[in-house]
Amino acid sequence: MMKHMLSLYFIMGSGDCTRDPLTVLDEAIQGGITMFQFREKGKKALTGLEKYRLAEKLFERCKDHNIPFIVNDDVDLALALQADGVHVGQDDEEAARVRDRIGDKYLGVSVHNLAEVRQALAAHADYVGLGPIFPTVSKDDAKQACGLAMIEHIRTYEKHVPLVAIGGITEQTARQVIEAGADGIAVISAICRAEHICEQTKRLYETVMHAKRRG
Ligand code: TZP
Ligand code: MG
Repeated sequence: MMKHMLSLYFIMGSGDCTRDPLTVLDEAIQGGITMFQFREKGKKALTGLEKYRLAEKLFERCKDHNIPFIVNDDVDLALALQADGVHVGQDDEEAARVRDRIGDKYLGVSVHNLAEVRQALAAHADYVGLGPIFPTVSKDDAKQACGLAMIEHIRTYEKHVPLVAIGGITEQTARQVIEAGADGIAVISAICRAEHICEQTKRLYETVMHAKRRG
C-alpha cells in the first residue's frame, strides 16, 4: 500500500509554481500522481492564514481524488487540517515526537544515509525520503547529491523500508532510480516546470510503473 502510494510523489508550494498552484495540482492529479506533499518554503512563502487557506484548498482537491495529502514540517497545520500525514527533515521537529503528536497519520522522514534510515524506522516512520539523488534546483540548503549507489546501499541492508527517492529526478532518470531499489520518485520541478503538466505527469507515471513491474 505505502509502496504504491510512493510511486509518483508530487511535492509543491506556491513558490514552485509559475501558474496557480490549484491548477498545477489539478493537472498533476489528472496525470496520475499517487501522493502529494504541501511544501511552502522560500523567500515568498505564504504564512499564517494565507498558508492555511491554500493548504485547505489543495487538500480538498486531493481528498476528491483519494490522493494522500502530506504537510511538510508544519505539524500544527497538519493537525489543524486533519491532513493524512507529515514529512520532516533531520533538522525539523524530532521524528519520534512528531509520531507521538500525529498518532497513526503517515510520518515521512528525510534521510541521507543508512544510519538515518534506521533512526527513522526506530521512530516509527512510515516511509523515508532519500536524497538528493542528483543535483537539484528546488532546495536551497540541499546536501551534496548521494547518487544511485546510496539507494542500492540502503536497499541491501533494509530490504523492506518504504523508500522514495528525491532530488533532480526526471523522466530520463526515473527508471534507473526504481531499478536501484526505490519504491517511487518524489519530484518538484519535473512536474512544476513542465510545459504540459498533465502529459508530463502521465509519462513519469508510466515510466515508474513500467520499471516497478519489471523489478
Ligand atoms: N529534498 C531533497 S532534494 C529536494 C527536496 C525537497 C528538492 C526536489 O526537487 P526537484 O525539483 O525534484 O529536484
Ligand atoms: Mg523540513
